[in-house]
Amino acid sequence: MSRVLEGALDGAGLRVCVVVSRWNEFVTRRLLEGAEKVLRERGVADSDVTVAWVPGAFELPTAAKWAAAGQFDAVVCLGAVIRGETAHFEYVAGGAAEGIQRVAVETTVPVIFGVLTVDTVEQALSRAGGKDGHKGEEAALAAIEMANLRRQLL
Ligand code: INI
Repeated sequence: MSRVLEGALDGAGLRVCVVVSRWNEFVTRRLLEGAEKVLRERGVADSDVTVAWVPGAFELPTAAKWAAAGQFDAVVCLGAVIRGETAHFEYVAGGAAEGIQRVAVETTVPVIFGVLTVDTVEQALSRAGGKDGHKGEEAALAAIEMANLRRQLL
């Protein structure tokens, strides 16, 4: 019989750092609110949640690396990169994605990619609690699942 592992969606006892980008704050605040709501609903104590603001999505990996070196069980990165308003969209979005993945793999701490990379403001809002779901809520759930799976696998 094989042993099948899955991280529980139970946040009790987990310490989570949410790193959130100030660029497009009207979107990222919604992502943050959704992430905080899910963390609370899933049992993460308010005192175990730390929120760190950074200037833009490009800075997310650096702050995530600092957080991953600290006392956190998971790091949630939240940002919004909107093509219509970003001449260097590919660099900012690609740098954030690649950097966040690298920090996760290098440190082994789950570092979750809760960054919207979209063409328009409308698309961003619809993925931040509108008709296309909530990337902030999804990211928080992924953080809890991965933190618990890590405890079983490491
Ligand atoms: N940062 C974002 O998070 N989203 C954007 O849409 C964006 N635009 O449009 O340029 C953006 N740029 C800033 C970037 O993330 C860095 O903060 C900046 O380049 C300083 O390193």
